[in-house]
Amino acid sequence: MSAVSAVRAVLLAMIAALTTLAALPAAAGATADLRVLAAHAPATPAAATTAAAYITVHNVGATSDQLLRVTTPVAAEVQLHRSQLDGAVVRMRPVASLEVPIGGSIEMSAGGTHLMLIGLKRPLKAGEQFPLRLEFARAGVLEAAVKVLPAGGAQRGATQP
Ligand SMILES: [Cu+2]
Repeated sequence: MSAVSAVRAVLLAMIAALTTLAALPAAAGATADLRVLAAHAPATPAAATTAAAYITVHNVGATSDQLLRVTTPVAAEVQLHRSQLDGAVVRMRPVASLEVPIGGSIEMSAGGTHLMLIGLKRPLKAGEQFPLRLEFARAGVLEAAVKVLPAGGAQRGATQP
C-alpha cells in the first residue's frame, strides 16, 4: 500500500466512525453543549409531599443557555428555587430560569440553588433513581437520572466545607 492510499484508508475509517457517532441518539444526560455531571436527592420521610434535588449542569458549548423548566414523573411540579438569607431566616424563592454560562455550570446545593419537587407522588427511597426532564432554551430537552441518597449524610456533607 502506498503512503497516499494508507492515509486515504485511515481518513475513510475516521469518516465512517464519525458518521456512526453522529447517527447514535444522544446519550441520556448529554446534549452537544450541556453535560449533567451530577444529580442527586436526599431520601424523604414516608409522609413527605415535597423534596429537594440537586443537579450540576456544565456548558461546554460556545453559547450560554438557560434552564427553563423541569418535570419528573415522581412529582406534580418541579420549581427552580434559590435560598436567600432574609434577616436571620433562610427563605426559598422560585426563580423563572437558571443561566448556564459559556464554560460555566449550574451548581446546586442545600442552602443554595435547588430543584423543589412539589406534590411528591411517593417517598424517595435511598438507593433508587428517578428521571428528570430538563428543558433548556437552546439545547432543548435533556434527560437525567437522579440518585436518591440517604437523608442527611451526603446533603449535609456537601454544604459543610
Ligand atoms: Cu425549595
